[in-house]
Amino acid sequence: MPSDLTIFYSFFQPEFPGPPVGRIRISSVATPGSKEDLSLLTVFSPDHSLRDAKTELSGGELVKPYECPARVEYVLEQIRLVGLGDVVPPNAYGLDPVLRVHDPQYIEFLRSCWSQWTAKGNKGEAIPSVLPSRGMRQRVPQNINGKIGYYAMAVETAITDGTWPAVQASSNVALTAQALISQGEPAAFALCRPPGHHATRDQFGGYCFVNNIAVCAQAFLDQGAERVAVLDVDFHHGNGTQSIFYERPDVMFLSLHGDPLHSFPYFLGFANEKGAGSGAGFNHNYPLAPGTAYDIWGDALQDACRKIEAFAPDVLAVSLGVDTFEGDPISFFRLTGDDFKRYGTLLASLKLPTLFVMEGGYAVKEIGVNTVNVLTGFSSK
Ligand code: SS9
Ligand code: ZN
Repeated sequence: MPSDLTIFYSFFQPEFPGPPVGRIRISSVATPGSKEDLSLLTVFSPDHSLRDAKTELSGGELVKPYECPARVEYVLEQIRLVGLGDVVPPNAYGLDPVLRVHDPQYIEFLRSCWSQWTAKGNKGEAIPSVLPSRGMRQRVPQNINGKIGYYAMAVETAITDGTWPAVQASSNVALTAQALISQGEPAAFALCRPPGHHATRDQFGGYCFVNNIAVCAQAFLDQGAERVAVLDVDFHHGNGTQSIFYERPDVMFLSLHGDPLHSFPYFLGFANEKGAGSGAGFNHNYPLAPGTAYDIWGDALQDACRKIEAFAPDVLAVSLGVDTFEGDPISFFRLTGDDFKRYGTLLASLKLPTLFVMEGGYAVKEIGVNTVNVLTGFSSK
């Protein structure tokens, strides 16, 4: 069944790792949403539960983190309930693909932070208290209490025992879904936890450590794709992803999010951030006002889709956060359960190989239905 997608797949080199253990399925190329392929593969690792922080700094209190293990368990439950498709475990890819977009010293910091923190006699979970703010020197301290500030973009996110192995599992989940697409799956869902889109080349925060979608976008390019579009529909601006690709024309980044005048991450995500250098014109932000519902949000998505079509990418990668939901406890959009299905269908109309990567969503009881609504809207047009 020759199609333009076949041409894309032929760009990929033959030497990258095989499909997940226990499941061999190199499908013929099917158009997303076509009748022949209603099933969408999910990649999932139970190792996400190793990330189980007890504290998040919120409103001056240490509260139970919004980004908690139950989130992805609810999504998994809903995937099984609706019969979305098979759920497969990740392969281990090591650190090489992660180091394509992250600073090696930062990754070494993530790996060793907890042991350095406890070795200093700190009693609580690892959170920074000093950051290299305006007017100060940008250099890496030797003391862990300084180092953690250097590598932080926000201070709500505690590093704990178990965080690093969960972060590794999360990026392996993303890379396994990425590999499935490069091998011919029309779409795949990486049920990642912890999320990634706030993580920059060398900073963690906003519940993120390794930028899973940036790692995947770079992997597509490294395997022969010429252009990748990253569409971020999480409520929050994907500052990490934007910053990683800001000066590059091979990755177009588009983000719909709460206006940073009113919402985290506050200091990036404005409409006049268009990209720089050879990346000028390849970054598109849609900051939206408090109370935004699907009438406005859907129009912004339509506009983003037109830009994606004009860019003509080989592949679409979606940072899928469902904290745009009307019931989300930390966000201010008003999307309903049905709206998630509607925009899933809209994304399928782009007819691109599509990688979905889980980001935020903190209305835990509804996160499964909302997330899976996007995926069923996408696969059963
Ligand atoms: C809650 C503030 C939350 C961080 C939000 C990170 C969302 C990641 N008191 N700030 S998708
Ligand atoms: Zn978010």
